[in-house]
Amino acid sequence: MAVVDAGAEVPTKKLSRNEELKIAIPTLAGNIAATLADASLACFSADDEQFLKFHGIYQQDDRDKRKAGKQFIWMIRGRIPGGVLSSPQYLVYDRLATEFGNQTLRITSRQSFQFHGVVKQGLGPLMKQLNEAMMDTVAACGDVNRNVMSPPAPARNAIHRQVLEDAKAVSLALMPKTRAYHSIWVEGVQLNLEAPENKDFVDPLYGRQYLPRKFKTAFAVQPLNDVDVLTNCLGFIAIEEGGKLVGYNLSVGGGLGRSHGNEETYPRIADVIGFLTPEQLIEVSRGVLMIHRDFGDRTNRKHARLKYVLEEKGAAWFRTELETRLGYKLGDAKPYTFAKQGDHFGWETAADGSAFLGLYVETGRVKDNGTTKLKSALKLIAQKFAPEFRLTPSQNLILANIRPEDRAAITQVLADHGIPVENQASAIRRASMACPSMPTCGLGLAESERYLPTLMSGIEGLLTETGLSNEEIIIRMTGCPNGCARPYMAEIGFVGKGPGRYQLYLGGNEACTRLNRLFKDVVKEPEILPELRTLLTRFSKERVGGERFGDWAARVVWAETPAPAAPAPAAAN
Ligand code: SRM
Ligand code: SF4
Repeated sequence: MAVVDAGAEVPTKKLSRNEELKIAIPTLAGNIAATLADASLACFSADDEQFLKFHGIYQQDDRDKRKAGKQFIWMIRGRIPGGVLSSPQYLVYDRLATEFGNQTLRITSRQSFQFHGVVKQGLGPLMKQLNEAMMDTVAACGDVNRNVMSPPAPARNAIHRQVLEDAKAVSLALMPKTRAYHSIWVEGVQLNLEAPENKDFVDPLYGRQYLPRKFKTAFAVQPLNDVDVLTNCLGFIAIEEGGKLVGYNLSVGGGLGRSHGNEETYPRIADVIGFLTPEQLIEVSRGVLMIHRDFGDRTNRKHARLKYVLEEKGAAWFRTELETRLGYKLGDAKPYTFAKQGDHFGWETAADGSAFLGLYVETGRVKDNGTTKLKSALKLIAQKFAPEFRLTPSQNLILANIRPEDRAAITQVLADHGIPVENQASAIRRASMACPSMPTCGLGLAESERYLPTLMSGIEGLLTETGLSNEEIIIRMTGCPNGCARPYMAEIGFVGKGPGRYQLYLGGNEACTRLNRLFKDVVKEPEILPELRTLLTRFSKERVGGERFGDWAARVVWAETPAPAAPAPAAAN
């Protein structure tokens, strides 16, 4: 049965600039191909910058070099549903990063790879070659459904396999249909914007204006919440009965982005509103997306995410609206539990007897660095042993489908490149994440990826000092409040406020199902370790039994700190 395409709410205020752009050029082609071909142009126009995002590309500049004038570089993000790549596909990523990027690959917090530092002449060849290898970057960014997440660990059973297939199917079903992507990057031609089929183009799902804002989808398999499912606009929590996947609980309206000084923006945990069968998956995905399309705020991009529709209209309204569009009722949500988040590290055996290896990748950056040569090691392993590459939502990597007899040789290749498979890093470091921030992210206010590793060394020292060695505490850092490394779910979250200054958040839980709370609005870099020393010392004395840091903070520190203001009922423009 088709989802009924009910009409949209008509905005009464002026549309945002991005909305006008999408209406003007609904194929999203902009003037990209012409600018690409014109060597005299150093960068794309501000309007094309917005269109490029729908093609998975961000125009950036190297912020370390700004004093000498803006040097434009581009970031390209893959569409890799569930983060799964074959070895030949990985080798294409490796080669393209070496030939056209900054020699690194960045595993993202949504199971994708990003190329950084691509120069303008490299953009065309990189995109063409990636597509020729049957991979793409369609909708990796922009006001559309983004990379769909799925549990990264290899199949524990048939359920994991089916969930990955379902994630891929949803990713495909929610892809925009414009020809512009293929025309620009594969055929190398500018679309004729005046041709009726382009001028009047209307995407069958997204319409002419696409979504008001980005849209994110994830699948989770209990008891592991390794995808942070409740931070997504659309979430599917697998429900298993008698060893079979009977369906999914549906979660809607999660999201983390906020802005400093704008209390009307806030992180939000999704509502679990019902249950659906696997057969209903695509219809329900399309239905939820259409509600965002039709009810999201197109006048204010700071207020345009689906989470604000949920917050303001309520979960009951949302369910009714969805059921009306579907033409049937959802089941009631089934009981579910998440015990933890996080990844597997070291060697393990999958259900089918094959071996898999979880590798910690510091801040997700695959590179050769001094004596630690992860990029070279992975290339060799891909060439010789052809494992499956699985990118995790915590920016780590799993090499899977390995013949048990290859384990020792792979361990040796890694050792030869300075990478241990046992004791890869302390428990606290393995549970940490940082967003890229400087020097590539134009929105970064403080360092993140380049600072967290040093800070973690200091924190490891504090753990030893306070008798907490081997303690796992989930620490996440971002260079600004947008929340790309999901800091608002961490037991300790750092959010950049300005150069060398961070907000400090405390109280997330092990399963990443609870938002943390602001503890200090500004902590300067030199104050971070003293501040944490006080907290960790108290924690080591006051914890009850095996209580985790985040639970102690929520129990004790929250009680001592004034409760945060409730989210505003409606955001102003
Ligand atoms: Fe993000 C914007 C990096 C996951 C919320 N994000 C950006 C940009 C593109 C900056 C920009 O707009 O110019 C960053 C590029 C930096 C660079 O140099 O690479 C960026 N986001 C990332 C990645 C690479 C961070 C990472 O550490 O891995 C992640 C890419 C995921 C992917 O493969 O698709 C990434 N971003 C997230 C997440 C986490 C998630 O989705 O699970 C969030 C919070 C969840 C959410 O969406 O609510 C997130 N990114 C944002 C926002 C805030 C959106 C909002 O609702 O306010 C922005 C800013 C924006 O959209 O205007 C943003
Ligand atoms: Fe950039 Fe902010 Fe995202 Fe970090 S959190 S990558 S600084 S947008």
